Amino acid sequence: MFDFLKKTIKSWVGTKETKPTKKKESKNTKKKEQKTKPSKKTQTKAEQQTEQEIETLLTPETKEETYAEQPKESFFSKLVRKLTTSQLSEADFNEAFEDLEITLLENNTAVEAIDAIKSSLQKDLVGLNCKKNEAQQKILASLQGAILSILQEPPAFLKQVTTAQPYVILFFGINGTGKTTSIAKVAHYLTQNNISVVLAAGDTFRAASIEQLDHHAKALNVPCIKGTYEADPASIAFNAIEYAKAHKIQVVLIDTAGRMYTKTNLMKEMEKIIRISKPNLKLFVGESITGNDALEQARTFNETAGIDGSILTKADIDEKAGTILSIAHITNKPIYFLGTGQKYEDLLPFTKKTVIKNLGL
Ligand SMILES: Nc1nc2c(ncn2[C@@H]2O[C@H](COP(=O)(O)OP(=O)(O)OP(=O)(O)O)[C@@H](O)[C@H]2O)c(=O)[nH]1
Ligand SMILES: [Mg+2]
Repeated sequence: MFDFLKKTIKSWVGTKETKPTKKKESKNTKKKEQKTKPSKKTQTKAEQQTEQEIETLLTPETKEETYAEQPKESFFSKLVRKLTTSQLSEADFNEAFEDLEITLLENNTAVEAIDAIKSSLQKDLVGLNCKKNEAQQKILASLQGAILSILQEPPAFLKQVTTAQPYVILFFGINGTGKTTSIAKVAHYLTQNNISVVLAAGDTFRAASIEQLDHHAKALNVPCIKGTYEADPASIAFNAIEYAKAHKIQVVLIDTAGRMYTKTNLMKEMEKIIRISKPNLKLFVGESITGNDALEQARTFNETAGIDGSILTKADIDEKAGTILSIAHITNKPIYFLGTGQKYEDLLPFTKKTVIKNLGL
């Protein structure tokens, strides 16, 4: 998680001051160049003349700079240099930020989330002038603060689910994001912590969806309330809640069919499930790998159904954590868990502390 930022920070801090270095030519590369350079004999007169003109245009200094591999000065070292030479102006900051902006964009971070990080850093750093060591600390602390300010700390989940009985959690999202698997993982996590659960097979639409949830229920040794295919998912949710009340089960986990947020009728069905089951927690399940698409999903589900929090799955497939930042920023709701694989244990409770640890800040 956040490996891209961790790597970036590592490379920043490890980067030496960035005067263009003179390329050291090894004997081998010199030899290679000599081999590939056409011999004067095989060159035409015109070619020899052009080469001479170029040679005279290049002073010894410019020759070295042109051929040297110039290391790109990072956001971090640019800022350190500017902070330590004079007060950091807004223009200097903007220029330095471009580098971080590209890193964030390349890692699926939405423009809105980048803007939030930028304004947070800007507030802390513009106008500052300090010593080198202090500057390094200040930039890292400011970056840490910027990231943390985007993320919401989720409530302690195991405590939260005891605030009502039964505590009803509804899972929704588009097709194939990992809703059913996440329900099984959450059921496993809760039962491991001595909290009883019942599953509701509210996806009555996709072929084999009921058997899929039932299979998990059997493996985890928890009850599963089912209906028939095409049955009203709201009534299955209702039955599961009644079952929980009758059997003193603490948490009801309701599965729903994957639905495209653009399909009005399916979103209407979702509203009905919510109206009937009155969930205590509505969790949006999105893939952490889908970037901007996941954002659109989160935005629309939030507008239609209201999101209390998210589970971001498949974090094991991609290190790009931009989606995490973006969804947290757009929904302004906590991320509860990250799905990190296909096993029941592959569920990582998400906290700000884990982010800091992963960032190595
Ligand atoms: N690598 C990885 N795979 C996952 C994760 N979560 C779910 N999957 C896989 O994603 C696929 C889809 O998972 P489901 O749980 O069936 O997804 P769904 O959202 O319920 O799908 P529909 O009911 O068809 O909308 C399965 O192959 C899961 O094993 C995860 O965190 N990491
Ligand atoms: Mg499913």
